[in-house]
Amino acid sequence: METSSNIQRRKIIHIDMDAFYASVEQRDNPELRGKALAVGGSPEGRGGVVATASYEARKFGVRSAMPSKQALQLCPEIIFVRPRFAVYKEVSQGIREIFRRYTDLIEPLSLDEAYLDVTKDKLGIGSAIDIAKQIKQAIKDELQLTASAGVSINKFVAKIASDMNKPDGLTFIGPSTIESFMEKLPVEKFFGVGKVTAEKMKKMGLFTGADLKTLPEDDMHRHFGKAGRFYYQICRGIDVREVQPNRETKSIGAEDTFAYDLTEIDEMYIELDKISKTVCNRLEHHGLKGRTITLKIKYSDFKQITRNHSMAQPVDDLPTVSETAKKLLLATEPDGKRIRLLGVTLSNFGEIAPKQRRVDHPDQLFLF
Ligand code: DCP
Ligand code: MG
Repeated sequence: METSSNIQRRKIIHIDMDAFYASVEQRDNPELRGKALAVGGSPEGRGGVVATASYEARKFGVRSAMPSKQALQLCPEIIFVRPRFAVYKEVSQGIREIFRRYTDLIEPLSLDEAYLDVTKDKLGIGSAIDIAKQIKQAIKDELQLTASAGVSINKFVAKIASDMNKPDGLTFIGPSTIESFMEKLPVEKFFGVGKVTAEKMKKMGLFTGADLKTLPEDDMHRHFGKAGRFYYQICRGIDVREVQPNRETKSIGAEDTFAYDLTEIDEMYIELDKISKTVCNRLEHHGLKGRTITLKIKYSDFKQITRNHSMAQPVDDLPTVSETAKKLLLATEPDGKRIRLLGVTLSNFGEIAPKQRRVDHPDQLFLF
């Protein structure tokens, strides 16, 4: 068992690249610098969603996962660029090499994001803030990109910190300020609190960390199940999760709990399309394709079932994922049943095949 003094001594850095895909595109295509840019998606009529937007496009309100049609309405001069996952993967390996100079305790969360435990850094620097500065500088010098860093004594606070001064930020939240910081944090920012839980909390009059702290641990457990015990700790700034260097992503999924039970097959299909879209975005984000597609259904009586199907080849495309999920749903004879949750997960991963071409000249840019 870890003692609390051990936990206090941890030095955790969370690094997250700024506007990752878009910054890589601007780095490699000088003509795109300073321009409003969306990676992924396509102009009106061709569908698709934005993977990420450059900071110039964000000023117009363009965001990740926004339909491209909406992005175009908000920002008519936006340029859509086809993603080059092989390049993003290469950059990702580059930043991990930089991290490894300081520590082997690296837990990547996606291509552009990782936790580092630098409690005992390889170079004996000692100061986590100095290490974060050096890492940011190395990323600038060697990869011509910027990253934001959060430094704290645990994973949750470090992750919140890295997001506070984007882009090119470095934020330190030390032990003496954690509690007051957590008290001001809105509930939806707490780790593990999704849309539905946040709504439930707000209905209970819980809006911030300070509100969460008023609930005894048993009440938290009663209202929010096992996660409640975690919320109890995290709103006090306590997060004992270790940085897990060898954690491999074994599955990627998404699910949604509905405000009303679904009874119509058409509604179920619409929700499966949305959930599949999120899953496909996440697969791209991680550079992964999966062979097994699993559908999870929770009925209004909380009974839960899963059904899966394995493909001959790994897939990551929306039509295949959503069609397979719909077939799995149909096989459960959903007509007349009341469904409160649907989820889609891909597992059984293979490497993604590099499918995109390099854009060497702006004329070659895919304006699709
Ligand atoms: N991504 C995606 N679909 C999403 C979210 C993200 O394809 N719904 C991809 C594109 C991003 C990359 O993952 O560039 C990293 O995601 P982040 O959430 O870290 O977003 P960015 O790095 O683009 O921007 P920020 O500066 O806010 O971190
Ligand atoms: Mg990022």
